[in-house]
Amino acid sequence: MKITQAIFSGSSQFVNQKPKLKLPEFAFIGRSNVGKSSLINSLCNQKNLALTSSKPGKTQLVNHFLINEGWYLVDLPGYGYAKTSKTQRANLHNIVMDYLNNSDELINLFVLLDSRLDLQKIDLQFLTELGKAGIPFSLVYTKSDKLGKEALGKQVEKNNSELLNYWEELPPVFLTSAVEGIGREDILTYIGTLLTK
Ligand SMILES: Nc1nc2c(ncn2[C@@H]2O[C@H](COP(=O)(O)OP(=O)(O)OP(=O)(O)O)[C@@H](O)[C@H]2O)c(=O)[nH]1
Ligand SMILES: [Mg+2]
Repeated sequence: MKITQAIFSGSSQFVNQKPKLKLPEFAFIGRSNVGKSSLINSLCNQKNLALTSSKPGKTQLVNHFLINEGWYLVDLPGYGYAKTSKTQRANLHNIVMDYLNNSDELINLFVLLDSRLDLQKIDLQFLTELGKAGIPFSLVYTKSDKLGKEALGKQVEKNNSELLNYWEELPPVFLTSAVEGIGREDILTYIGTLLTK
C-alpha cells in the first residue's frame, strides 16, 4: 500500500459531525503523547499533516485524513493525561468513545503503547473496554528509536507476555518509530490487506 494523497478533511467532536463520505476508517488511539499524530504523519510521509507537540494533550478532537481518495486515517485525542482537569479528561473520553462506539466505518483501531514503558493500568483498562465493545484492534509500540535493540526487545517481550495473561493470543503487533520510519511499511501493508478483504 502506497499513500499518494493525504488531505485533512475536518475535525469533529461527535460522530454526526464527521465527514459525510462513507469510507473505511483506520483510527489511532493511546495515551497522550504516545505518538499517534506523529505516526500518522510518518505513514503519510508528511511532517505537519497531523499536529504534534512535545506537550501531552495536543489533539483534542477527532481528525479525519482522506487517503488516496478511498479511505481515512483518523487521529484521536489521547487518554490518561494526568495534568488536565477531571472534566476535560471526561470530555475527551466521551469524544473518543462516541467515535469508537458509533463509527460503522471503523475497520481497525491501532492502540499505541510507548515501547520504553511497562504496560500502564490505564492502557489495560482501555484495552479491556475495547474487548468488551468488540472493537477490532492491533497494537503498535512507538518510539522504538529511543531504546537500544536489546532493551527494546526485552521491554516488548515483557509487555506482550503480560498481555497474554488477559488474552489467549495477541492481536497483530507492530514495532514503530515515527522518527526513523520503522514499521510504517508493515502498517501500510496491513491496512492494504484489510482494505481488500
Ligand atoms: N523519538 C521519537 N519521538 C517521537 C516519536 N513519535 C512521537 N514522538 C514525539 O513525541 C511527542 C508527542 O508526539 P505526538 O505525535 O504529538 O503524540 P500524540 O499521541 O498525538 O499526543 P496527543 O495528541 O497529545 O495525545 C512529540 O514531541 C513527538 O515528536 C518517535 O517515534 N520517536
Ligand atoms: Mg495527537
